[in-house]
Amino acid sequence: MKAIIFDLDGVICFTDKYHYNAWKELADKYGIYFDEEINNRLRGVSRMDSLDIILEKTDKKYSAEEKEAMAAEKNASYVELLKEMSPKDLSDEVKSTLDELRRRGYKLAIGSSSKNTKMILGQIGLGDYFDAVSDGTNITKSKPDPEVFLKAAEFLKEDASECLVVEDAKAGIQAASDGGFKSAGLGEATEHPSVTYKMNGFKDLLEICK
Ligand code: B16
Ligand code: MG
Repeated sequence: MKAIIFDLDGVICFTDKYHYNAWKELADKYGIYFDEEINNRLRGVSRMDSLDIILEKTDKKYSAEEKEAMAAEKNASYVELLKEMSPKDLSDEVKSTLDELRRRGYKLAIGSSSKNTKMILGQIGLGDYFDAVSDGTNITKSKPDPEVFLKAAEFLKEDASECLVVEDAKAGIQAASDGGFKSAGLGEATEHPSVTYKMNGFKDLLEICK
């Protein structure tokens, strides 16, 4: 392996609670039921696809314009919450593992569905850290489609077969597998039948990527 492509939310840092609070505020405003279990289904899923999952709980039909407005409303609340993030939201384990992988000569990239990737990386002090960033702003199809990881490999000028994808979402492991990447899973991603390596924690990468 020559390069490692990291998912952002749930791998490098944790924005679940901010997504939850912002979606909950929107759902409450429109009288739609929303809970943690539904929030868990939104992991790795794009903003508009997330809204469609939330709208499964209502019979009311919303037009494309209304949905765009709802997603924008959610994102405005989410971005406000992201301003609370700081380098303290990057764990010592993640930072020291990334530094050691770089020292070992691996190229490091981000492959995230989020259109807020660059803001989040800036907030946690990794604004200029990665060799490439592929995110929700440069793709047309969200995970489980492999596009975000294929773009990251292209930005790195590496073949998919030489890159490892690190993911916390089953949709991300599916994307990695369909794109011809090896994968390392954390949390629920370890349950996906196609996952190459199952990790207990981020520093397990030091054993996988010798
Ligand atoms: P945004 P990842 C994903 O990021 C999140 O897991 C998912 O919950 C979110 O809906 C998606 O980004 C889009 O985020 O609304 O900021 O564009 O896990 O692929 O890093
Ligand atoms: Mg994730």
